[in-house]
Amino acid sequence: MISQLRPLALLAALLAALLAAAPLHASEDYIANAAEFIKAADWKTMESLTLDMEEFRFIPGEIRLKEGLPYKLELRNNGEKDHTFTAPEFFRAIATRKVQNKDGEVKAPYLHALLVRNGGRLELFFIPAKKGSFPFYCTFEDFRQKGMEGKITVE
Ligand SMILES: [Cu+2]
Repeated sequence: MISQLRPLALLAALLAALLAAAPLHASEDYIANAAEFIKAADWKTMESLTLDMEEFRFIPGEIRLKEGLPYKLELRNNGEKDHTFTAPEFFRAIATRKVQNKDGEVKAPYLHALLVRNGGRLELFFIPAKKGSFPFYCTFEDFRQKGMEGKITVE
């Protein structure tokens, strides 16, 4: 799979992630002590999950997480089109450590959405800091209506 990845597309995906860092939202909306969560966590115990994107669904459609534990969520766009992982409520309920792929890392505590080019990969490192149910969806065209949505539940 790695050999299929196009460096420019991946760089574009990283830049999109950087641009998606949300200056429009006041930082108070987000977890106030995110840095403390990140520092206190034992990242050696991190659980790795994958979320595949294709036309027109996320697989799996539902993700269950435990509050306070460190996770890596790998977004893999296996489709023909670009897709977004848009989850404003979720991003406000987690402590974000970083977003990375093989080309680099984005260290930004406040995110809103991640765009993954077709064939691209992005890894989100984070800790759920609030219990609840949070929707995620693709904001391109009418992809959400076609089925590109799902739910993350934090218990
Ligand atoms: Cu999509």
